[in-house]
Amino acid sequence: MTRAYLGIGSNLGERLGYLQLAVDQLAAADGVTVVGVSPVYETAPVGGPEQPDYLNAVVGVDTALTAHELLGVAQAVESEAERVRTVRWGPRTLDVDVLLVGDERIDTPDLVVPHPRMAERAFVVVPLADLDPAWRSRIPADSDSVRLTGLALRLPE
Ligand code: GSY
Repeated sequence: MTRAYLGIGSNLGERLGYLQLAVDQLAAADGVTVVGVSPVYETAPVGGPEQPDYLNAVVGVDTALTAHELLGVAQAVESEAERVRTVRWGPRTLDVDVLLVGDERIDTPDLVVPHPRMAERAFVVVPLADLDPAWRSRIPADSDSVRLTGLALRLPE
């Protein structure tokens, strides 16, 4: 079993519903056990054209899957949300990023782990630090762009 972390984000439609769908679909995937879900944060969009604020969270899982198999699960969950990405870096119903897979370092055309931009993104590191305190000292300076909402995601039973 390997502990892995996935970032989830939505800035279109029923944003909280899409995040909950991500948690539920990850929990339903073979070889994946959801072990933790961070609080939900509202976050200013990073990069791309002008777009709405995101809701972001991080999900911790224990998995028997390889990193590429976990990527396949993440992509299937995105498809489930009928994600339509018409504008590169633009708004999306659901984004599921593989952030960390144990201590693995992977650099392939379709998957880079650790996620190459995660350490500079407060919308990733702040919720990740809620699940793994080792990240608390690495929260980027612009963390005021990341606001606790009081919204919560249900951990499936
Ligand atoms: O990388 C995930 C998609 N994304 C996000 C996001 O999830 N949250 C914020 N705040 N900005 C983002 N820009 C992109 S692209």
